[in-house]
Amino acid sequence: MLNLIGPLSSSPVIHRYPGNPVLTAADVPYPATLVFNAGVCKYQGKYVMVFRNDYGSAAEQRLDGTNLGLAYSDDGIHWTVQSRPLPDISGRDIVRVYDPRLIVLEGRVYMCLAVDTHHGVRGGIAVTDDFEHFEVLTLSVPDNRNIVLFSEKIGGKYIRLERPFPVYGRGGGERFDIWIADSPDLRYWGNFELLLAVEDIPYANTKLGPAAPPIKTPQGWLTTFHAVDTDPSRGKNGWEPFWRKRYTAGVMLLDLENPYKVIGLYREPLLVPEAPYEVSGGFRNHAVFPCGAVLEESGEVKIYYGAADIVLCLATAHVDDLIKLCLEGGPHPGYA
Ligand code: BMA
Repeated sequence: MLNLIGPLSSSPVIHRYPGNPVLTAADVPYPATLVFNAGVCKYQGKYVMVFRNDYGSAAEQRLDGTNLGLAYSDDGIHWTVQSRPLPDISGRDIVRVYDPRLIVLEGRVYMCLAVDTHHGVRGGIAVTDDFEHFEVLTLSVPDNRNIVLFSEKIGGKYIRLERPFPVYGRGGGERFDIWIADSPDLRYWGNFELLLAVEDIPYANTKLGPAAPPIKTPQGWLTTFHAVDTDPSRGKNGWEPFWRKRYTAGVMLLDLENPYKVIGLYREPLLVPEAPYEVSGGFRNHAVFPCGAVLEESGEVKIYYGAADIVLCLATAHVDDLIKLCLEGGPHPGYA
């Protein structure tokens, strides 16, 4: 039985950038239609963004393919898109890559990707130094996506979050949780553990997934995630005949030395689709989908999110306020 969630609202600590969206198809100098979920990091003195571009015809509501676009910025707000999309990330069985997340780790840029293959959706990690040449280091087995990497080793291991989507074990429907794993070398992954489950989140009834890569703070790893609730009464909400889901974003704090421990969990959503560009006119309305976050020296956290699967937006919050929300929510007892 689906537990219907009802109306939700965003936390007062988060502020949408008044000039949203920060990137749309109109900013892209090659065919572009849906310009949304984007990874963002600071690298070599600039903000760098890799965004998802589904191209086709908005007028005909038709999509022909997906590529990844590259953009640079001096302030994290105004972006210049490069003249060409990234080169294809190809490999055995790979059909399409999307929903990039970026981090800088040991001086190199790592890009986590959702990878559609002929044999299921896989989570991939690629590395680059120049956004021209990419090496794919690892691909999970199907079905998995929304991998995010931590920006440093913890206890001698690399750490990632991920979101497998098992259909047998979780009642046959969509009921998917966030998992954590570690690796000695970014290629071989193990010590898989459940980190946060749908039933832990009062505003979700369908699935969760990691959002932006965790941000290191003195109090812990500040970690955003997306949370999905389904309501069968929702009808046509975009290009498709119906779209019954709502994508919100939440936040939690993971232990600095042992990120397998959730030490703080805000029990309400951080960001809920409310603005006109989040609830209407999109490919899928009522969706906010963060894939990037940058912590500024001022303490401002810039959160980049796809809105309605059609444009890229920015929201900000002070890091101390986000940590406070998590700590006030209390720790999660864990699954061990
Ligand atoms: C998820 C992914 C995202 C998308 C979101 C909302 O399952 O496909 O790429 O933004 O749904 O439609």
